[in-house]
Amino acid sequence: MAYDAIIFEAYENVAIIKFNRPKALNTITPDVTKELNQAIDEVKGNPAIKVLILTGEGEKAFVAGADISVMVNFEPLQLRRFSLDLHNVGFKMEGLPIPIIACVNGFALGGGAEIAMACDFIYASEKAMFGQPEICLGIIPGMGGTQRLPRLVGKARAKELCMTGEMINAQKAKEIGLVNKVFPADELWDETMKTARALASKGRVSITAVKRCIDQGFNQDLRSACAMEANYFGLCKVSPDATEGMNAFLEKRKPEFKGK
Ligand code: CO8
Repeated sequence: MAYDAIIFEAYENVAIIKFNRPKALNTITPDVTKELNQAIDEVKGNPAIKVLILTGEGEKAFVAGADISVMVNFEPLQLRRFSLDLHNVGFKMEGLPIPIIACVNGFALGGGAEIAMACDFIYASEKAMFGQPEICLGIIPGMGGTQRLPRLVGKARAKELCMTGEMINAQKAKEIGLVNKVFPADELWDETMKTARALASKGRVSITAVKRCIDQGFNQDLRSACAMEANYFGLCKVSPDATEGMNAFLEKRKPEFKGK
């Protein structure tokens, strides 16, 4: 499929999805949702891809939320459909067996912050701004902001952000646990790629097992979640990469994971 609203490319085993409507601050329309969904499917269908990065084109925005000029004309059921479609993309992202890094180069507002939160973790530029400003429009977050945000930063902070619509800078977002690392704007991309390459060099089975254990275990009681971890722990040994990783340690050499 040809892409227009996003740029989809791959450098060796790292795929990149870039929101590509910089004049409109990379805001989300149903077309963007469709293309994003398609690109995620392409990633899913290509076992050579080991890491995915989401970022925004231009200097100003990652994604400044849903396109308000489109949403204003939607009937309630259309708005619900828009929300459900984007939710499905978020769940598809969580279902990918590989790590997804949000490389937040500017505004990540509303649906933009929510897309970043559906990634596995967030790296941000010092210039990035985060917020759930929907309340200022008379609506609420529509792609998991009321759900993923409290899971990341706690209920009270999430309520404060969603109820005030206040924007916070990258440093503050890091302090509250929304962002993992903050870099100067001109270093963000290289640092993100450095981590992506490091992740790509790890065993695929164990990377997927970590993602599944943390995502699936987060909402379970501790005992059930630990039982699940034990299952994944044992399952890792089915993979030749586990034997290679342990043998490499014992032989004092670097492991050569085959992704099997
Ligand atoms: N929708 C439509 N157009 C936008 C949006 C937006 N969300 N954000 C910016 N733009 C447009 C501006 O209208 C402007 O267009 P033009 O050049 O034609 O006048 C252009 O982008 C540049 O923006 P500004 O001139 O406003 O730039 P500033 O640097 O002055 O301000 C801000 C940047 C602070 C980002 C400001 O544009 C702003 O506050 N934007 C609105 C942000 C917002 O409210 N986002 C939340 C939208 S609602 C939402 O995301 C619900 C999520 C639902 C997800 C589930 C369904 C998909």
